Amino acid sequence: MEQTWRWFGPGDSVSLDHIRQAGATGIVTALHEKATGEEWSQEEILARKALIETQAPGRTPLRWSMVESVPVHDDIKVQAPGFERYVATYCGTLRNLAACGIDRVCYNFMPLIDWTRTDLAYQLPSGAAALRFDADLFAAFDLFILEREGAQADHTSEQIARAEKTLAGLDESQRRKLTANIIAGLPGRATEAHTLDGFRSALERYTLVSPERLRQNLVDFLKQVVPVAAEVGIRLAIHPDDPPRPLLGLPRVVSCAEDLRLLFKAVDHPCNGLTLCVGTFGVRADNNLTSMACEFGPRIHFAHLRGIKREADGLSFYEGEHLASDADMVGIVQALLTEENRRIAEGREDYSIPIRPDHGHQMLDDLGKAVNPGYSAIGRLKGLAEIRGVITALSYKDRLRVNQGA
Ligand code: DNO
Repeated sequence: MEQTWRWFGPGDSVSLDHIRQAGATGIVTALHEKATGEEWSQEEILARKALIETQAPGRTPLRWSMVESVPVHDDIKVQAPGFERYVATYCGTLRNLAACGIDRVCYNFMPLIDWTRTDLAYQLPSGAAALRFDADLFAAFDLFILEREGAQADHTSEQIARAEKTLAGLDESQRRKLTANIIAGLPGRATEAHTLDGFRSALERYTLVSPERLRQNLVDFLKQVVPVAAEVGIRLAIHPDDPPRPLLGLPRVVSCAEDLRLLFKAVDHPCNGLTLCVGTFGVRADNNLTSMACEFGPRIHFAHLRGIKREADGLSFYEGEHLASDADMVGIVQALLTEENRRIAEGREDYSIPIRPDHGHQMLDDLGKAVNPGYSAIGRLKGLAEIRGVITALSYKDRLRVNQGA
């Protein structure tokens, strides 16, 4: 397993040396400064790659192992007139990445909003801070701040009453913060930042897009890009919807095992693969991550390892400890190691699955610092160290078995 780390580029307060000290060797990054739909040129890719891969003498080498993400333009998601030009630039970017020696790309197909949280500093009993999705706060935004048409029909009367009460407890600045968290976007998102009015008109573009339509548009997109990826040797790894359910009346179609089955059947090629994001899928109690890791093993080209804790209402959740959450992290890591062994038995040199500690708590010296929410250094360092311990222990057991000839 390749231990990787998300880096937001030269402006990231977590430096490449910090990443070396955390023990990661793979870098996960993107040309975040590029507008969605703009083709990434080879010069730009090579310049970023050189920044990552040129180290001072004696320093641990790093490599750009994964692009997260090449964003998919919303015109492709709704198939707006002329969307084909964005499919063409997408293919151009894939070709250019491959020409520069980068062969894995993460992306998602979430309409308008990428990963969504309502609270970026939820206090844990230890004093550390976690990211949280509070369903009442989210409903308060939907019903009373955004005032979305049709929002009432998407909520029960109890939810509406709770949302009303929640809203009443928020002052003006808390309302603004909640709005920004939801529509201005979180770090690394692959969708645009919006103002409230801009967001309302963007939502209108989706009124005629049913879940079936969105799924078909995704399949149409894959039918164009997977052959290019296969030709140039890029593995695509779709990231699931976070959280894995429709939000604000927007359909979401990459939320559970059945969604993945449909997707992989529709475009049946190993390059049409998956980012196994444990925290994202894990929000739904009906997603069994260990069996998903087994079932989709050959398609897993990247894994985000973090756990969440589901709350009593069945909709809210917060990000828990990497090893102490609702996910069976040890079972999942074991399934990924088994998949790697399967690839090794096939004689594949590229058997390794890049994993990253997806998010971490804000803790210790990072508290009070301006950090990218979810992406502070120390919490992720702790998460990676814990996961490394699991990998080491499980691999040790395997080695013993080999040594004993069993
Ligand atoms: C959040 C991330 C997402 C993810 C994109 C993938 O922490 O997992 O921003 O990178 O959704 O396209």
